[in-house]
Amino acid sequence: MRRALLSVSDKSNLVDFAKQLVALDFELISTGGTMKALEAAGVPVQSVETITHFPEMLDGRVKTLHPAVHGGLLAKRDDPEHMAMLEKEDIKPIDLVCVNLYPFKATIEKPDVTQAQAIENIDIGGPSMLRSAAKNYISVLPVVDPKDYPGVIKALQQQTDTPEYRLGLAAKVFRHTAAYDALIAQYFTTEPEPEKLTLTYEKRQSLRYGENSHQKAAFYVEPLAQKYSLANATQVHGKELSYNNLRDANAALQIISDFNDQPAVVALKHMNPCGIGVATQLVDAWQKAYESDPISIFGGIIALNREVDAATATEMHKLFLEIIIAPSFSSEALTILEKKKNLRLLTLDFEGAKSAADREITGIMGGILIQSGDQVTESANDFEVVSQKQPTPEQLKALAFGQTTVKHVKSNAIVVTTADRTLGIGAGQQNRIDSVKIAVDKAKTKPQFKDAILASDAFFPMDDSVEYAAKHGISAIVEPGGSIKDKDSIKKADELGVALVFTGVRHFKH
Ligand code: 93A
Repeated sequence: MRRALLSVSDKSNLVDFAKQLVALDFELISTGGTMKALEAAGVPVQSVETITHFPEMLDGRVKTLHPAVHGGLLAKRDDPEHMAMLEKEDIKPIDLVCVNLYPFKATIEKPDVTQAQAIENIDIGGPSMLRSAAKNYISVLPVVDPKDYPGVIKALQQQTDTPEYRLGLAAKVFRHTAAYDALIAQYFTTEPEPEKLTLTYEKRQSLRYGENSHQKAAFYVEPLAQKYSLANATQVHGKELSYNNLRDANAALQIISDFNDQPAVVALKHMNPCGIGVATQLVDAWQKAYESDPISIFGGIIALNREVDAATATEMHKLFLEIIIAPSFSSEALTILEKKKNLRLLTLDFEGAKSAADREITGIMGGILIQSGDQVTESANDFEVVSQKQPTPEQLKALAFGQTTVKHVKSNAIVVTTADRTLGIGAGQQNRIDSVKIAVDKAKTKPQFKDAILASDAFFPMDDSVEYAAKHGISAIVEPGGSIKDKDSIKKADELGVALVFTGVRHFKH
């Protein structure tokens, strides 16, 4: 008679699975709680103590950690010495292990969880049995996921539990126990750069393709992803998100979190903002973001930090957009926007919004790079005026807005803004002066340009940027400073009568 050992924390579908094993002539062995559940359902089962001849002890910390269990799992069936040894010790082989583990993740997710509670939820015996069974998959079926119960029963009924099938289950077990241990390791790890990184991710969905249609892609999320992240966003309407959508939406979310003290709208294309507006009314913020670059916004990603109302929805509905992401949509707004079948609408809790993750990970060939995210922003208090010309209070506000904006633009990044809107964004040029030209030339045509300032993500290597900006009507400039040629830029600012302000903080985004 074949024997199955069942020991599960998650008891869903357990009884049904056990009954089917009994129907397949399995003898069942079980631990305390699992056995109770089976007995209550009238399933014949014997306790693990009947094979270990040892009581569960230490509040259940030691239940199955016994040679009678692990001998029965690990013995090679085709090795006469192994089998003779079992015989001698009166240990019977175990042919199937069904285990799922103490809920460590759910425990540490609880607010105010103590370390003692977390520790009690570190499963030791369960992973040991799973790993023994998986190591000996040739002879033992290792079952870790309740979703696999029907498949396992079917394979047993039809005798299609081939070595390949078993190997698949074994691989799943090792992934499962590795991820389980990775989370425990993360929970205990305090150093920022441990000598071994134990990253673990859960598959959210396969994506239709990657950056291009010939590339494969999938979306994986952190088991404990921060609340304000796409891992916790809800799609309420529209076509499935693509790989590029996810990256763009992520970028838009990071930007808008820096403008949360008033209604704000961010329009984004290809990882760069094309318009940012703030106002008392959301619809006005939208109008400003839109007017920043009415061409680029076509097919854009829009983030809004307040509930989308009917007025804003009506305006957005006039355009072709890829994604709109906001804390919520009024029912009227939804009715308007849902008319576009493909438009993706996402909601997300903005509480605790951050402009960057605590830890950012980038892949390179053969490795990854890790850094803390750029969560620093500057305000007028952080400015050092280096020119003779002093910025006006209104210019100071605009310089702060520009500085917060430029941080989110790909380097070399230059933005031209007022205090409440972008007018021109120059992104990703390989030299700074080209970004200056793009930003200024885009801004120049707009009526608000008379009050415009210019912000740069990094210092000016020479005075040409100040010169171009000043000659085209920019009246105040903010940049980190720190170039050996700073004095040339300052001199140029004084010559042309513009206010120049240093922040001391560079915001590269490559
Ligand atoms: O505390 S343990 O690490 N010690 C063990 O020997 C042991 N054996 C099974 N936890 C152990 N288990 C776990 O108990 C299983 O992984 C399963 O999650 C749970 C089932 O307990 P019960 O049947 O009493 O509900």
